[in-house]
Amino acid sequence: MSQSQQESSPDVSSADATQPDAKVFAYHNPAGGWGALKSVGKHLLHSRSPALNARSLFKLNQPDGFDCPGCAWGDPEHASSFEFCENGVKAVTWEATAKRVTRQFFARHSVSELKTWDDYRLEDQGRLVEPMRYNAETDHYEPIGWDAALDLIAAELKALPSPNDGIFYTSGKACNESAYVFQLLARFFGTNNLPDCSNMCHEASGSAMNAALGTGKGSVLLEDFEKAEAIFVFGQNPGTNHPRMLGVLREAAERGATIVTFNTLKERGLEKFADPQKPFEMLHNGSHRISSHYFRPKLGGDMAVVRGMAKALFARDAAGDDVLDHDFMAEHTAHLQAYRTRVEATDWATLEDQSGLTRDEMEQAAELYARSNATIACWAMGITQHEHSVATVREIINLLMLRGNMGKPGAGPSPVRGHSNVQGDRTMGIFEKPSKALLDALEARYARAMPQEFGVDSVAAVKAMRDAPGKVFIGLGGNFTRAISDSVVTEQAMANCRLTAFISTKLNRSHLVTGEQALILPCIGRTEIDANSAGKSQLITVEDSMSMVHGSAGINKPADKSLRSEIFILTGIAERLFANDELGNDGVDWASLREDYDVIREHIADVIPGFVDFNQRVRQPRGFWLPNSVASLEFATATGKAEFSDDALPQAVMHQRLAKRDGWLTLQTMRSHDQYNTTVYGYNDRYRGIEGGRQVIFLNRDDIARLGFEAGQWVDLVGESDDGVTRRVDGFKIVAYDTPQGCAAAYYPETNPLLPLDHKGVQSHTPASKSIAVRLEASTRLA
Ligand SMILES: Nc1nc2c(c(=O)[nH]1)N[C@H]1C(S)=C(S)[C@@H](COP(=O)(O)OP(=O)(O)OC[C@H]3O[C@@H](n4cnc5c(=O)[nH]c(N)nc54)[C@H](O)[C@@H]3O)O[C@H]1N2
Ligand SMILES: Nc1nc2c(c(=O)[nH]1)N[C@H]1C(S)=C(S)[C@@H](COP(=O)(O)OP(=O)(O)OC[C@H]3O[C@@H](n4cnc5c(=O)[nH]c(N)nc54)[C@H](O)[C@@H]3O)O[C@H]1N2
Ligand SMILES: [Mo]
Repeated sequence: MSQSQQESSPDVSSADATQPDAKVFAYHNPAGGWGALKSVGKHLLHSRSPALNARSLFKLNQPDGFDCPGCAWGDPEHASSFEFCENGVKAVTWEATAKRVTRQFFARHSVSELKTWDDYRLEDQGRLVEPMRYNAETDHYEPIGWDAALDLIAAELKALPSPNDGIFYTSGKACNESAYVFQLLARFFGTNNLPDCSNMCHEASGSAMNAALGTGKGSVLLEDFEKAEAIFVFGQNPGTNHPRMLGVLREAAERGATIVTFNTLKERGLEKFADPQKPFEMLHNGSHRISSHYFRPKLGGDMAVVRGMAKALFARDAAGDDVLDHDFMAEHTAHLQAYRTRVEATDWATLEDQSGLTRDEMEQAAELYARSNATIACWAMGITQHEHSVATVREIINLLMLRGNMGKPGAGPSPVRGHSNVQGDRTMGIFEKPSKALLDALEARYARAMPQEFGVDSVAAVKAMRDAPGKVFIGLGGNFTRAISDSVVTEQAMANCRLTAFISTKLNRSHLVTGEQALILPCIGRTEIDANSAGKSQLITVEDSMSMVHGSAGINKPADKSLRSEIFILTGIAERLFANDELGNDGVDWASLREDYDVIREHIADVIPGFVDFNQRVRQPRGFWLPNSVASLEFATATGKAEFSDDALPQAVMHQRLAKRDGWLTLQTMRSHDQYNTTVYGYNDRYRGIEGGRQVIFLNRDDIARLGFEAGQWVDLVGESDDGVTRRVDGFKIVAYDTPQGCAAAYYPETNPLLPLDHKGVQSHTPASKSIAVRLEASTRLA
């Protein structure tokens, strides 16, 4: 990066300097409980339409209602009278707010001014209502009609020298129908540039499972949690991020299943939970223990932990103990010996050093595993957002195979997804590296050549925009600029575009980092009625983390009559691009897709495996299950079997590398209880005892003293600058917390400026946002 570019850096961290000061308190209650109910009430009121929203909640995850936009956790077979959690309430009330971002708002506030606002304040302005176009001369967004906006996008796309100068980003909230149309649009246009939020999320799970098992998806169903004897939870904070999972874990714990947690932080939700859906428990202030065992590895230490468990099992097997399922492995797996040799050659000192756990603890975990005849392994971002995440997920799969924990009830891998339809979007073909089978199916269906060259993932998209100005970036939902790493570099890259266009429900920072031209295209949300031109409301569909595909129909009136559906916007662009193009449009009647989503589903049924009779099957009460080859012990791998990996442990993970550098710590960037990714609902993180602010850094007590600081003191976080880019964020309050030495934690996205673009996963290319090198400097910020 050149000097001049650095000097013109937008000051990303200054946006956060307006954030209020956090109070720190000790949280002694269980997760859930009255605190969760109180928060529900608060968020209903804040939406300014509490009665309407209370009504909406009873339609959440019901057969005749809409899918919760909160997370990808599955729905039970027999829906209870209400099937929502605090997380879902926040997601619904945030969307169904009475507040509006009008043209007068944009006239009052310049883009430069809005850039100084933090993420909370931006989204809290309410729903976007009409299409807006950036005017660089006045530095304000101004109204533009739908036709003019879509004409502009089509014209800019057509003017690109190559289709690969178009970038089509998807956030995992997009429904199956939007996702399918979006990938069709990009591929008809001629590119596989389809980066998505999965690139920053569970990409490692998909890569690892595809290689090991021939499918990128988990095989566990919700019913399996009722049958598991043990559930191992790696690097996940369900109390905040998948609250409905806590109810399931709690029931499992109650019936005697062993729940074993591996988490770098002590997370309240994994210790104790009071279920707000259980009146007796609520009235008696009861609660239930969740984890029977809680291990705290160092950041990035899980591969070593699991290998240590395998080492313990192999040793016991060698001594004649019946701890391995040799029949299962002989029949269904390949390459066991190579793995065994690798594990046996790894010494305990190396495993202890890398994992941060003792040999004793790893042997104890192995014993818990050996005692269970049906084990589920769950994992999330604490596993997938490291450099060696693919190898770590494979190690978890290895562990499951050692005891035949696949293809039977109550057992198997369960990567717990984030966004409510992130898994479905991939099923629909949102992927920069499409399979040959998908491209062939598209070519056969549309008699049109599909681009064969792989496209850019999220990190590569930033590099492409940084290195070659003049791209067109279209965002189907999300907040790409804020979600991806290296915020300063990313913002410069986005500003290089000839056009940025975001299809969005709420105002966010991505709208403010404008290309030469910029558009905001406001759309109907999941909670709202999506009606066609004849007034008939449309059904959309999603796929949850357990591969259940079901319908969803909003019940609220759209926030404004000017809003359009995502499909309206996407088909509008497609019509303008492909009607009468030299490829002849190949008979796609885009208007018919828009008028009736059943038609889109017919296209999907023709192209995507597993969707035969899609329209009929999705109208069954619970939808339908996409068969999973792992569940039936069929493995589409080279050997036709489930394959052990024998990856070497990384030479040194971040905390080991930093142990040699005085004053440096490994920082994980995670979610507070009051946020949904870059959407900040408020400044509290109840279970971690934080109130009224987000600029905090959680540190081990001994580290605080060793580094010469005190709890409550303000510090600036300084990242690596080997490549000449200054990486720092200022004004974070020190909070003493139960986490291993050398490990620190702070919230994303405020800390994304610290994460170098190139610090990413091997193979997955996922930003390694759970292991960032930082050091602390005393801050000038005053309390
Ligand atoms: N309320 C709410 N719900 C959400 C979201 C949200 O932002 N808010 N986001 C959604 C999305 S997109 C996703 S992907 C999921 C994310 O769900 P999570 O993966 O639970 O999200 P994070 O907050 O990143 O939490 C990571 C957890 O892993 C632990 N951890 C970090 N590094 C390590 C490690 O190296 N080893 C181990 N063993 N543990 C580690 C952290 O301490 C933390 O508990 O949630 C989804 N649901
Ligand atoms: N440092 C760090 N970075 C991370 C992570 C981390 O743990 N640490 N996590 C990563 C992960 S797991 C993920 S998934 C990504 C998330 O990245 P994204 O999915 O890109 O981000 P979100 O914050 O979920 O997007 C919020 C925006 O989506 C828009 N939106 C909401 N609902 C709708 C809708 O129904 N339709 C449309 N069109 N738009 C809508 C709103 O305008 C809102 O502002 O962030 C990643 N970034
Ligand atoms: Mo995610």
